[in-house]
Amino acid sequence: MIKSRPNNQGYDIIGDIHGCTEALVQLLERLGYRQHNGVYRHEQREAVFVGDIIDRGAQVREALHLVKNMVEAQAAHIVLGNHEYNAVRNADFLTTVLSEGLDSQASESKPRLMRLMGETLQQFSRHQQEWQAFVDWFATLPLFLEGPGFRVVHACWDEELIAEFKRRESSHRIHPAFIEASKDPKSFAGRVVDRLTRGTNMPLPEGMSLQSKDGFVRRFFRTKFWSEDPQTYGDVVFQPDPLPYDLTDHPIKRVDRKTLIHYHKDAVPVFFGHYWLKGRPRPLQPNIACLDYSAVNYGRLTAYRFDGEMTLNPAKYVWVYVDKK
Ligand SMILES: [Mn+2]
Repeated sequence: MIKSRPNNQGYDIIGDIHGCTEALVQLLERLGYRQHNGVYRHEQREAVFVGDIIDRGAQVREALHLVKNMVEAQAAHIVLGNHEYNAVRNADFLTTVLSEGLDSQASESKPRLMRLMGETLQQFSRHQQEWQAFVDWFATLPLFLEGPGFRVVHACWDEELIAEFKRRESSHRIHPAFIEASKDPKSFAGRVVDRLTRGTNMPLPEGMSLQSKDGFVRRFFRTKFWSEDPQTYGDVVFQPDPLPYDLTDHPIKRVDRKTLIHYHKDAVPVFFGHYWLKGRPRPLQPNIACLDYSAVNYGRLTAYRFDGEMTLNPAKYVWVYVDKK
């Protein structure tokens, strides 16, 4: 549960930053946050970051300092993103790569991770102790947050898994034993971290694959966690890349339908990032808001100003454009 400051009058939930620090500063100023003693804060409001502060962008270090300073000053809250989880999970490997060099032999054993984290590692190549301190911080972040009348998670609110997590754990935070257990994808820790930070997906029919915009080949497509009684792939698909092979009308197999989850329309609003949306920010459902509008891909860094409403209001989105330099 988020512990609000006594004078709190609302929350500003902010989408994936991915090193877009200039846009973040502009957005915070537009939201009324001001720097005091080097920390951005608002007299009556608190920021909530949906995770994915790192990777891809040009100012990852600066973004991390800004966000961590806000969180430590109780001016903001944050949940773990899949990129921060990657950093924690591969902490030892990344430490080796940083000390031996980005083009060392060590780096060649995990090409996918190196591609994903190359920008971040480059920027920390002369700041290894700083990197270590940030990774130690990632290893303490909550997987999800519950505020007064709202919820925040990086990619997917799975009621059942979250209830089970709460039964097993004494807080919403991850910790060393949990991280170690999560390395087995079949373990409870592995399943909950994958589901909450990466969402649900569905396999493409046998033998089919798609190439996503970031160049990775996938045999799965990302799905909504709020679709009601979906019949076709088109009803559940939720990703920037279109379905290949005219699969939009392809019926969902019964076995796949059973894996889908449904966020109830009467539940409190849930905010998340992760999905690389495009266009003008708006609620996906009256209680569902994705705030990732592809800032690092020259889209919009987006926030929602939440004041306790049960039905989200399209007029309460605030964004800044990220321009090509
Ligand atoms: Mn992201």
